[in-house]
Formats: sequence, C-alpha cells, structure tokens
Amino acid sequence: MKSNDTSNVNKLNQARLYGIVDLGYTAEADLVSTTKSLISGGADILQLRAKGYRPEQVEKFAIELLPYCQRRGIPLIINDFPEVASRVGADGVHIGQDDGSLQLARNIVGDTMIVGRSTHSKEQAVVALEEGFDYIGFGPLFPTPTKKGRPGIGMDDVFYVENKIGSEIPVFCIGGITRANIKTVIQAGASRLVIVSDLLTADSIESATSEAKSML
Ligand code: 3NM
Repeated sequence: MKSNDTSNVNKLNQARLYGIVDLGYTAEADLVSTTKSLISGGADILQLRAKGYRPEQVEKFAIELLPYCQRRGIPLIINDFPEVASRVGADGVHIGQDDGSLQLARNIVGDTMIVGRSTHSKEQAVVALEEGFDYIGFGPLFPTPTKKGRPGIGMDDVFYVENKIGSEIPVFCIGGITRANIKTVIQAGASRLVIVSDLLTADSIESATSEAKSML
C-alpha cells in the first residue's frame, strides 16, 4: 500500500534531486549546516543516512534536522529505521532489499509515510512497484566509495526502468553519479537522481547542489 499523504506524495512526484545527509561524509557537528546547504542548493527531498549508528543516535540527529526540513517544506526520509521515522514524525523511511517487506515497514510507520526501496536490478524494481513502494532507488549505476565493494550495474536498464516503473512511481538513479556524468545518466533515460559524495565533498555543498540541480 502506498502513502496516502497527498501533500508529501506530490512533493515526491515533483522531486528531481534527492540529497542524502550521510554521516559517512558529514561530521555530527555539521549535520545542520549540511542540511541547510543541500536545501538552499535545491535538493527536493532529503534522506538521513547514518550507517553504523544506533537507533537512538539516529533519532537524535533526525530531531535536530526535521525543523529545518519542515520550515522549507522538504520531506525528510530516514534510512533503515522505521521505528525512528515513526517516533520523530519524519516524512518517510527508506529500506534496502534485506530489510523485509513493505507491509512490515507499514506496520511500524502507518499509512501516511513515504516508504522507499533500494533496488539493484530491473527485476527488483518491478517487484518493488508491484509491492506498492512509493518510490525506488535504482543502482548503484557505477562503483562508488559510498557503498564500497559493490560493482556498478551500469546504465543499460535505466531506460527500461524509467519507462516501465517511472511512469508509475518515482525512480531515483543512484550510485557514483557526479556533476561530471549527470548528462550521460540523463541521456541513458534517467530523470531523477540521488547524489551523495559529489555534493558532500564539494568545497561548497550549496553551489555543487545548485549546479547538479540545474542539469536536471
Ligand atoms: N545506495 P554516491 S548506491 C546509498 O544502489 C547508496 O542502493 C545505493 O552515493 C544503491 O552518490 C549508494 O556517493 C551510494 O555514489 C550513493
């Protein structure tokens, strides 16, 4: 079952650039400034990703970031932790292939929250659509330092997934996407992207984000 929060679903449907506030790149002390820079640069939706952190730490980070996102009308999605998303009143949760079914997540977060799924093949993308997820990530298109040890799946299936799935729910291509290769990824059929390290390691996160956004 998809989210029944029409306001957030509308924002999701219009989103082109999905930014991630990733504790792998951002120090705890910089979480708020990074969030503000991504939003000012034009990120349409944000995820809080804190691999290796305990749920109570993620909850603390989320509580810190939510007011800034809410003030600017940017949905905040919590990676991996439906319980945290539910407790802090986030806009959504993002879960991976090994994190159980959509129904399991819905049992925790309810019917209004956005629930997204990582998919790594066109077959997984089709299954996620059929299951009823609100959006999918599709990748990693290229090898990436943000998910070490994963081969890139390449761009051959981007067109198929964008047409078959993207006509129903938003498809965000992810993994190794940078300002230098955005054009190629768009030429392969993508219309919505997630960019993490290229933005978070830039001298100016805001300028890098706005440059990426202008190419979408
Ligand atoms: N998920 P960057 S790839 C968090 O394919 C994440 O599901 C992926 O970071 C997936 O933009 C990825 O630095 C890393 O490559 C994205």
